[in-house]
Amino acid sequence: MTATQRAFGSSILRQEDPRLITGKGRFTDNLSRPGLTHMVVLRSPYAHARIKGIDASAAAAMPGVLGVYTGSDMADAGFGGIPCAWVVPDSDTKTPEHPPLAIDTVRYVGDGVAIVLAETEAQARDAAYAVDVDYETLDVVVNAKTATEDGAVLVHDDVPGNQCFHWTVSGGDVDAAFAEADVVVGETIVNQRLIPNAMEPRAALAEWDAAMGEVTLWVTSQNPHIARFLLSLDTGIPEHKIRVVAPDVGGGFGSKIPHYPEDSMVIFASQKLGRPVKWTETRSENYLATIHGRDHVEEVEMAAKSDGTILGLRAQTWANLGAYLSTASTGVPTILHGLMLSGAYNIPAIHEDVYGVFTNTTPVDAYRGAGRPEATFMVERMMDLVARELSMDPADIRRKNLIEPFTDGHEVATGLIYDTGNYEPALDQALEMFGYEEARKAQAEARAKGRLVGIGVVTYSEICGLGPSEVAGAVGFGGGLWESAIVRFHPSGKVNLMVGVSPHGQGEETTFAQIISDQLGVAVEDVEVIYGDTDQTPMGWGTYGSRTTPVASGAIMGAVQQLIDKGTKIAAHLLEAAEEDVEFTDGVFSVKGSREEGKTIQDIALAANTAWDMPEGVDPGFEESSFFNPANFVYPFGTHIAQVEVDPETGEIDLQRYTAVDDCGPIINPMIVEGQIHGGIVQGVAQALWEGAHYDDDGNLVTGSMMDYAIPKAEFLPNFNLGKTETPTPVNPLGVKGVGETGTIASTPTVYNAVMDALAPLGVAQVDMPLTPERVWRAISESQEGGK
Ligand code: MCN
Repeated sequence: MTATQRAFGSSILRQEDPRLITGKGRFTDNLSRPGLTHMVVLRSPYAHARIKGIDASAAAAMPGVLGVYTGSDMADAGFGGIPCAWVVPDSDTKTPEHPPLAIDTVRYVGDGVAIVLAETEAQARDAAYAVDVDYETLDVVVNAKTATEDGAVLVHDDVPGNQCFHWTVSGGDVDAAFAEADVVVGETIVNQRLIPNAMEPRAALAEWDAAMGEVTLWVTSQNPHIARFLLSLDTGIPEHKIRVVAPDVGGGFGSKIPHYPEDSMVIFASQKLGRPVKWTETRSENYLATIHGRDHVEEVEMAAKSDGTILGLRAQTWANLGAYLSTASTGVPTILHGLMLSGAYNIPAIHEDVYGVFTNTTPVDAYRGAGRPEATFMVERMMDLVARELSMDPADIRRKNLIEPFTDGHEVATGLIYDTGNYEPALDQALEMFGYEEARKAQAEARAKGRLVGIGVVTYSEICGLGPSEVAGAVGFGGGLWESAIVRFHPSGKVNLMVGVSPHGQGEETTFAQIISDQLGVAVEDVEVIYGDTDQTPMGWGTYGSRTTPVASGAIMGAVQQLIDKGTKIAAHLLEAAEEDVEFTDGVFSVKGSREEGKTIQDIALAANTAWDMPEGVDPGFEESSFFNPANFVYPFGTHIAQVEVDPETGEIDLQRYTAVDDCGPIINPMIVEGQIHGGIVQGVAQALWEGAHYDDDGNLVTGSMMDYAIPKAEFLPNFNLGKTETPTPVNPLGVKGVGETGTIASTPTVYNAVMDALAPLGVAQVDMPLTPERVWRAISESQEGGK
């Protein structure tokens, strides 16, 4: 693409793909250092047990073994507990100690007990089997609601009732709303536990430099600067002596946000041995030791008038946090969930009590959507129940309650102020694209023949682009949420953009280059985006919460403007013109009306870098940096519609059609955005239909491999029919909202509601997710038995 073609809005191919699809990506496990040592973590086979003793003598004597260390060894070396970085205020949150390796008690299957270091990974693995741990097993609790009941075993002795926190969101008069309601509907929703499955499992490689007292950690992270900050707290190494590098990262979906125990372990081991140490998890380890997502039990009610006007929503939610607090775990079921219970609607009164609960399970944290899928599912499920109760069309009840268009903020009952929204056009477009009216007619005909055809409609709004740093502080997030960028022109006119965010599959190497290309008039391929290395990039708070584009683009635009301002001064000097007479368009600084005599931005970059003839008072160099702290979050929105048919004989669900109209403001790269929406929809559909982590009563993860945990396959899905509306946000200069999670947030209730619509003629009211054929078949069978 030449500089004068507009890059913003073009589906140009991803700059990062040639290296990734030709096997030339650099992932952490690809890296090696001279003297590399391999680490294997010995993990607890029990969900809850006291460690009475660890005998590592046989393991230590095995070939190639360089050391075996335990939690006490790490504590003796000054390594502290893994910190939780988000403690929500007014919630009486308990933060029990989380040692990187268990010291006297293991609390979930997969909890680290010892590390084994050897010349090869195989030697370390063999030796790990030879470590003899004497366990005394204890009672186990895996279910969040059960864990709060009297007499439940305590996961942490210092956390009574296993209750980590009790948080409340309240707005409007909920009691009055329910008192005046014509209809009240309710359901207990199990928003089941999910296991993130990034293509690349986690890995970490640490190299301690004793002479300099500094360490480099290459790690599969979505936010290297946060990792560095948190590592400085628990390793005791000063932050400026830690370099964290996230090389190519093969997906994360939230699971690579947290600071994990293994990050500290490899640093500790590298210090101990004076050699670089690498750890790469196996897929089974990934299932046990990388965070899980969701896992709520929710008792929800909605109140409405007989004309379908929603009056209120109230809920109690038990959020399973697992055995320990992971980095952002307390914020997910509270701030990112409870505050979004108004969805896209005017709901005048909302109240939710959220109980965060410890159990003997893998820690739970942010998984794509993080809190908003759970909120959206609650609201959208209730909307359907009200519609059914009132015999209203699901699309009509949504239209009736949608927030009217707004461009200057809209406050909902939970206290959030949405930025901009215009929900009805997205609904109209989706209905039109889907052919909703005809589809309903066809459904009626199919039903008349006994076929189980269902249609699900969801209108949603979600919060992303996290967010104003002041709000981060107010809601207990232990960091800022601003971003920074450096735009550096080399003398040749080529550009490096250094950003603090750290994409790991989303494509910002391309979209950020597109922004620079348009704004500064350089070719996309002349821009290299550098990220993921705390030594090479300015401070940033990471890639999650679909914040990378809305927040980092603000910093990029700031630096861009400063370059244009400086370039204008230099050009005016070189052109012997007044600064006010110089304009900058399509990469050329020129006196208005005489573009041919102008100076290209590359000319200016050379002039500024050589500095032979600079205007007075202007420094050499052509590089600017900028910080951006957004004034608000951003709130993308849209409408999704799906059609399914259920086989009454087998309970199998055929997802036949899917239409999604999403609004993420102006789109930088439509191909990338469509890819994000596709991937997001698939992840959300998978929650509705296939995926679910399951523990037995002893705390064994019985869905501990891809044989038992059903991740989606392309053949299960129809082509997606995508549309868009574009409502810019005033929160950042480009008006962009995030899109990385919208598909996941909307698609679970869309498909769930479609299946329940299909089963409605049989009187089936509810089936827990995932809607496996077996569950659906049982529900159908029970409804038929009941009907006899
Ligand atoms: N984009 C655009 N125009 C817009 C908005 C976004 O062209 N108006 C582009 C962006 O520039 C970027 C992509 O769409 O290339 C996603 O941008 P954004 O919405 O800013 O999301 P983030 O980059 O912050 O990514 C985070 C988000 C989250 S929270 C999860 S979880 C997730 C997701 O993105 N994990 C992913 N998508 C993923 N995609 C891949 N391949 N791997 C993951 O781990």
